Amino acid sequence: MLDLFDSRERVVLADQAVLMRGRALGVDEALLAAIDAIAGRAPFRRMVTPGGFEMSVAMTNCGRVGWVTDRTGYRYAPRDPATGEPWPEMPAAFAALAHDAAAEAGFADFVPDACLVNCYEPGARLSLHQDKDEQDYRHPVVSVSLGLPATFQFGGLKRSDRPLKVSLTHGDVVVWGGPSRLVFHGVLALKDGDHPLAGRRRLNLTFRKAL
Ligand code: MD3
Ligand code: FE
Repeated sequence: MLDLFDSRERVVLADQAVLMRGRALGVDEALLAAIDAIAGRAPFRRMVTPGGFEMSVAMTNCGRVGWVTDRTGYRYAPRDPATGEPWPEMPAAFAALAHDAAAEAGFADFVPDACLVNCYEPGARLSLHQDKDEQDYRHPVVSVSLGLPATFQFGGLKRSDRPLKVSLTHGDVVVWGGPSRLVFHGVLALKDGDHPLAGRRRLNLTFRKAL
């Protein structure tokens, strides 16, 4: 069978950080439909940081646990604090994409238990941070970008390391592991636009093994 998506561009961003351009294009519409179904049960909401600021990015989760923040701190929680219900199950197509992309980047047996779904509208941004709320940093993080393009920033292990910029566009998948697992990273304010499948939004899936 001819695989139209097999001529994949891979960009090495840093040591064990691999950008797979267009890696999710074969399943983009299925991913967006699944995100709609998740948001129907666990609505997107702008959470509050421990410092008391409302995030500009709206978030929801699927999987065994979901990432949440409020005035008391950041954590992984088995239930949606907005509804008291467990987070929607991680769709099999999500887990398969994350697992397969991780394997292609050299991380065998990645089985995510958490998928954070980020929704950016024009102007939304994510300031430079590290992902440090997971138990074991030996597991990689896999991210999938859908909808409007964004400028992603990634620096080094110190906040003061000057970040590099890379555009993440619809269908891009990035695997962050090894020494890149703890790099500072963020997303610049989303520029307005109209994506044929996602409208005026950028959606990002972040797969992690939290527990
Ligand atoms: C590098 N999300 O949810 S995805 C996050 O586009 C987050 O919504 C961004 O950072 C977004 O925490 C970036 C790319 C990404 C995700 C996790 C990483 C890069 C990472 C973890 C470690 C190093
Ligand atoms: Fe992050």
